[in-house]
Amino acid sequence: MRQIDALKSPRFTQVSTYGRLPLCSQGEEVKAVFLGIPFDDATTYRPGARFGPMGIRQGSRLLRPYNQFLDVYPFDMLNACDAGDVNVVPGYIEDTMKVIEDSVYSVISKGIVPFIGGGDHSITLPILRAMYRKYGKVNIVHFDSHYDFWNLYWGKKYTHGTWLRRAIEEGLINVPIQAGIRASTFSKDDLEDKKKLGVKSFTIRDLKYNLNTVINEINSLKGPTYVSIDIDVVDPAFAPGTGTPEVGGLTSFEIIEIIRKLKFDKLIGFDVVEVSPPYDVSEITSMLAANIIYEGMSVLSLAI
Ligand SMILES: [Mn+2]
Repeated sequence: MRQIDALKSPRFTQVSTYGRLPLCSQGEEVKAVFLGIPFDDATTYRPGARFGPMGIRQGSRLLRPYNQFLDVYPFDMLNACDAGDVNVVPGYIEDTMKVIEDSVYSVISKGIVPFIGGGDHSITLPILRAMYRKYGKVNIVHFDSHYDFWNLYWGKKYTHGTWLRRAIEEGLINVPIQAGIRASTFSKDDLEDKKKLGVKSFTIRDLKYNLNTVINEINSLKGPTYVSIDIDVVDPAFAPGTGTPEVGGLTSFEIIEIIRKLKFDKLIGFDVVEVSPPYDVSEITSMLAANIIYEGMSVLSLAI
């Protein structure tokens, strides 16, 4: 019986004080890992995303082996494990970015797809540098309430609101697609910037009223694609535990359904960032982030 098989799964019976996944051990053939990046020194408002990885692990403990909506056993099909946290350097953004790039590269150089729990959104820039080292230019599918392509904050290049512009400037990106945008902006010029930078940018209205258009755009991407999800694309009613919440967002059901509809030519990595457990209520944000990663692993399972 299926149910008994599932309960025998080492990825369900393994007793852990950590998260749902067992810790990775040497010599195991894995197709995907969870990797934490506990860094939040590049936030501009509420801190706390450095505790995101442990929050997501805590939020993962109720996940069960079988995803009935996609008909997959993601953890077992990917032989997924928890690769622990990147050894970041608190207070030093550029040193940390180098450590992140090398750590992520060491994972992807083995052909493993990392599912990363942030950390603030600045971590995605060094992740993309690592992806470029292995794959050359990659597509990015970016869900967020913010553009994240601003130039400088307080005169500084590296913050959680500037990583996308840096990635484009550095030539790491093939096609940038973003969706869920709704925050008030600094100026009308931001709308011009997205044209200049070549970002295919969809607002929250596009997601709410023309979802299929956005999904078709994403699903027609060719070549290696990286997915980055700022948990603040979800409404603060469903995801209060985050650094820069914006009202009027997706429900938890909507983000989960969107992930389930995605199909990738080649999915190379996936992050959920800006989960800040100190601002969370009853673990709802951490549990949502864990479920988003579960759905992402399920989508990858369908492709193997
Ligand atoms: Mn954001």
